[in-house]
Amino acid sequence: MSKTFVKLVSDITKRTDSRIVLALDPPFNPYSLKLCEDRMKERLSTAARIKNLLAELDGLISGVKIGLPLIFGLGLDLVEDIINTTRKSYFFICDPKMADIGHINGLEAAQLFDVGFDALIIHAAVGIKGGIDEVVSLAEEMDKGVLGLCAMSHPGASEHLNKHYDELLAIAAKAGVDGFVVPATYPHLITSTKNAYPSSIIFAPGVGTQGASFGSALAAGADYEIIGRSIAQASSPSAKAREILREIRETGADIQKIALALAKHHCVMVGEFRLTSGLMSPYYIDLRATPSHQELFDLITSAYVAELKSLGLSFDRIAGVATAGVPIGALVAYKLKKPFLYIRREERTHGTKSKIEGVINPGESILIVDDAVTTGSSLLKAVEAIRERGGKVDYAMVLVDREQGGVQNLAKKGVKLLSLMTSTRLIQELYLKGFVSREDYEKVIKYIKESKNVQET
Ligand code: BMP
Repeated sequence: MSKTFVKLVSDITKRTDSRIVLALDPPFNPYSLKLCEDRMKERLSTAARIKNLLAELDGLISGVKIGLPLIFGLGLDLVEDIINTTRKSYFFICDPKMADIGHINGLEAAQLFDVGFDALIIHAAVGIKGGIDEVVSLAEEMDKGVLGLCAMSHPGASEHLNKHYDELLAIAAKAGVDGFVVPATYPHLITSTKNAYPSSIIFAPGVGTQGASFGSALAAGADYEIIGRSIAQASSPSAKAREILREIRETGADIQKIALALAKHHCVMVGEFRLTSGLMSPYYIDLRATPSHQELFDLITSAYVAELKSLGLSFDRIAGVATAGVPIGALVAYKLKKPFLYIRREERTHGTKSKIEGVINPGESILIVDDAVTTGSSLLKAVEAIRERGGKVDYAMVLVDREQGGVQNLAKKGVKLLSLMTSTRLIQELYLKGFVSREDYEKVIKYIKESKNVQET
């Protein structure tokens, strides 16, 4: 156990209040260039870009994880330079996923620690004796940290590695590591690890690009979420990091409460269901009855209000989409002191023949509210109806994004979809709290992954 590493991590986190560790894996291959000078130029410009990125993210993330692709590309000297330039702001973890005999592990570890890394990651599968032990004792001598890898986030990890999780975890713990790398895509492993070793630090990769939702690993018991491409490849990494932090901090507690209340009131079910779009689904979310449960309804509408306030969006009116979006939108509008209107499913066949009930003045911006989104087709009909009446629509907000193309289909029409949670997050919460069996959880997660990005129907 390295008191120095644990203290460093805690001191930096106190200052940033951020549970994000950036995985720094930029796509970069200087060897694709033939000339040594060109390779060096490429290395220097990549190192400069990374320093700029880390300066931009100061205060938004706590740690940086650097793996072999960047070490191969830059060489250890330039990595050392990056660490030295930015070390006041971050702790640095090296991720060689070490898995050799102890002697070789020790030779690698000595260089990595000398370069300035505060901790490194080693596969627990190599075992303690003549494997992890040499690294742990070197780390103790040099006051550095060691993190044990006992499972991984990709689907193939369940073919072999993750089946041995409990044994590997016991090995890493016995070897005296400071913490564990546990995949966010298998959240039950995070919870059982935290329960078994509450004082160890848990770092969870697999959030964002790999599918687990932001904040879900923290909710399961992790101390940090390791996030790579979602931040590093965003058009504005700092804006994305801020957005993720807001998602983690402000909605985290409410999301857990809402998910539990939805399950208790049977608003989320697992089984075989046909959706409005005609698609089949192994789970169903029905929020039409939520106004019948006063506490749940208050929780849901307050979560919309809190999110809208924290985003600081400006709009003139709120439009609810029939059916479930009408009561939710009406109460959100009332709480925000905004005028409300609603959109019918079908046009009236008599009178005004309008799909819209309520007032829109030309040029006003309208926030659309609904309960859930699948492909986005109902929301798009609402967008069209409002635009036909001269209203502007830039945003739509739902409680649950079923992750089946809604974000993309709305974006094509210039509308940003805001959601309080994804189905992945909802089902993870329910699984962790025992409302959904392991088998159903895996079935639903598989379905969500396979049906992502369904095009507008
Ligand atoms: P991304 O958020 O872009 O998917 O990056 C995840 C990072 O976490 C990568 O650096 C990867 O090597 C690492 N990682 C992982 O994805 N799964 C694991 O099980 C262990 C990891 O270290």
